[in-house]
Amino acid sequence: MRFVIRILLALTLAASQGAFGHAVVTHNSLKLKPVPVNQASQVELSFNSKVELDLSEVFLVSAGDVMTSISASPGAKPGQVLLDLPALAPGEYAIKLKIFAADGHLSEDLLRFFVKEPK
Ligand SMILES: [Cu+2]
Repeated sequence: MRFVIRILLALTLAASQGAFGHAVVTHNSLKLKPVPVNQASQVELSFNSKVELDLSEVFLVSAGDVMTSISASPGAKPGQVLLDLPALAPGEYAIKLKIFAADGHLSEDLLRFFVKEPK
């Protein structure tokens, strides 16, 4: 019985992944490398598939839900994307991604991060 439930769960997960597209962030440098204060920087993302940057949109979300378009360029490895962040004051921010995978599926994601004064 438990085996059947597990199969159903696996099928449900597979179906929902199909519905939500295939470009998923598998790595982002925000977790390892904090964004510096008042200094332009770059964020590195890796996706599990090739992405169509010409069709994709990336925004910086600042306090008050202010969205600013930021530039994204392909990295050295397949599925790698580099984002250019402007100099940022300390605070809470997010990166909003609307990414088209090579197969045409659109994925949206929101990556939250903080810019903190070094201690
Ligand atoms: Cu897909």
